[in-house]
Amino acid sequence: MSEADLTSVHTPASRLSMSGRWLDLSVPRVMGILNVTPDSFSDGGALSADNGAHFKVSLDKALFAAQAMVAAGVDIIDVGGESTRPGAPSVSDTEELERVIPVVAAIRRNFDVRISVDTSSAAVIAASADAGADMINDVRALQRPGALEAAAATNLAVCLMHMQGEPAFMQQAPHYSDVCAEVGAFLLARKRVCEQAGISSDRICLDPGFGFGKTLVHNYALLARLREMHTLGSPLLIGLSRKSMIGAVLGASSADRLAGSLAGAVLAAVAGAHIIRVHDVQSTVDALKIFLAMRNAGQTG
Ligand code: 8Y4
Repeated sequence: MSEADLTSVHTPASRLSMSGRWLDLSVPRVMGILNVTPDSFSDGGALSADNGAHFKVSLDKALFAAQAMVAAGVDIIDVGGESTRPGAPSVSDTEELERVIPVVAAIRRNFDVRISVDTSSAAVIAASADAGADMINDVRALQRPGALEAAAATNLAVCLMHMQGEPAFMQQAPHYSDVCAEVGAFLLARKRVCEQAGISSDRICLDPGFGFGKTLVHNYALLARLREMHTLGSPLLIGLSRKSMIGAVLGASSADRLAGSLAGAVLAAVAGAHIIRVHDVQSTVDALKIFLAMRNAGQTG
């Protein structure tokens, strides 16, 4: 069989330790996005903080969304309380805790699903572990004060993502001389720092951070060379869903990016991505079934 065979990709890392349990990564896993920012549950935070109804409505909506993802076959639910969009207001620890922790605890009580928390905050990392989360997804790769130590004190998995700059300014003038080399070097350096801090490598996954301080060309160069990132020796998590790298090619607004996002998910799977972070769980699960049917046939034929 030639090396160009789409199914012969070399993927050394094939499992991830999440709060003491292995997640088998011999098949690509789907991470569903659950935003718990006020704008994401369309009451817009209009009700005051002392009004219990606001909290309850949001919690019910979050659980409803989680239920739909579980029914669609999601493997991990990624709960996020801080928007990383350019121009989004920064969130205090207190506010992020109030948004995220009740949702994590409620998902833990109601569903048998892995829970990831999208956070950079040491306080949120510690509280998430106590509330039953399985993974910390940090777009700042545990570089905020105390975050590394907080994660090391748990047995949760961590996703270390690459970002150039900070969310407010990262898209102003992204620059690299070799985007793949520089992203890879950053991820390997952060992985080593985590290992030194006591986070064993079987808890670590890595993410090139599509759209985070990258031009359209940088993003597609990273996708084209994704298989090279297996040399970093960790599972790869990829987030392309509805991003501007899809919208820019299609000339489509966020609501019309599903087909492009599915194409991206399948291309990432072909390149050996282990975890794919998406908005549209059911469609992605279906698309990945086609990839798996092909891969399984290639192994027997
Ligand atoms: C519509 C709405 C379109 C939001 C795009 C977006 C990643 C991530 C994000 C990622 C990991 C996003 C938290 C950006 N992207 N975490 N988080 N990897 N690990 N934008 O690529 O989804 S937020």
